[in-house]
Amino acid sequence: MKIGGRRSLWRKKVGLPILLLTSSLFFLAGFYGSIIFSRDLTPDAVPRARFMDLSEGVEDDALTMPHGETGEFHSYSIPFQVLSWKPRAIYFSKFATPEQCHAIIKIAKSKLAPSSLALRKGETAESTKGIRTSSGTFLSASEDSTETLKYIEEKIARATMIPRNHGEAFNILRYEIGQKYASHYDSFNPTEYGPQKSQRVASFLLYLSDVEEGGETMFPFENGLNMDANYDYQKCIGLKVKPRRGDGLLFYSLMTNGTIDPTSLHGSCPVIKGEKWVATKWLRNDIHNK
Ligand SMILES: O=C(O)CCC(=O)C(=O)O
Repeated sequence: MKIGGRRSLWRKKVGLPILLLTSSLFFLAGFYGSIIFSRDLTPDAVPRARFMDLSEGVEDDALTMPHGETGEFHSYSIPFQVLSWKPRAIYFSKFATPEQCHAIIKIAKSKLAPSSLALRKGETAESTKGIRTSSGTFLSASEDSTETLKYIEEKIARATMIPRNHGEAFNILRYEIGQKYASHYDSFNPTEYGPQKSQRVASFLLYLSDVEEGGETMFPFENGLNMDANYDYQKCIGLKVKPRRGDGLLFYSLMTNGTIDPTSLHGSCPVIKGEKWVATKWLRNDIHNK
């Protein structure tokens, strides 16, 4: 009786804590085990996990509405500043992280070649020499195993409300000292370039580096200024946007009626000090390469 009494007392006093301890240990082992085994340890998965905060810009759920078939569950905030209405130019501070910019440069660096131009009727590579002196490469999101470009493309689609499949591949550009892009239009005037299957509506520039001096994106005809026959297309005047790593610049080349906006003329001023890296995404009014 005495022994049995002590045993049941021991069971009561010690048994419950041991049970709790054992179940906690099982719970912790299961919890951490599932984290370890569900991790994708391929080399490419590591940067993705570090670069992408998929909840970035997601707002309080209280702000959401029931959405349509093709809509999204979350409400996003992507801060922007209107830089100009003529042309419609919008600036996005901190659109990408420094790590994302670095990852894009890393992929592009070994693929650079002298930048080329779309030629108008009668023009040749020789006659247009000196207009665009940067080097660059085209990169599509499928070539980037870190998925940085995919992430940026999705964000651009949200910010512009132009579907992702309307975008051309990224044109990654590097400007060294003295290199520039004289003023030009991104959309193709059919009278100069011939019939077009689709047209570039807008351009999104993601600055991948800061530039110590020079290298601004310029809009010489902003608000109708300098639009006389004497404008020298090499001249760096008008609205100038200084590149800041991670920031984005969106401008529209077409007016809302589909005609080319004359004030969307733009170019890149020569780099005076430092180096400029930028990723250009041209967005079309129809699915690209369908
Ligand atoms: O480099 C820039 O700032 C402008 C680039 C540009 O004009 C273009 O890619 O069409």
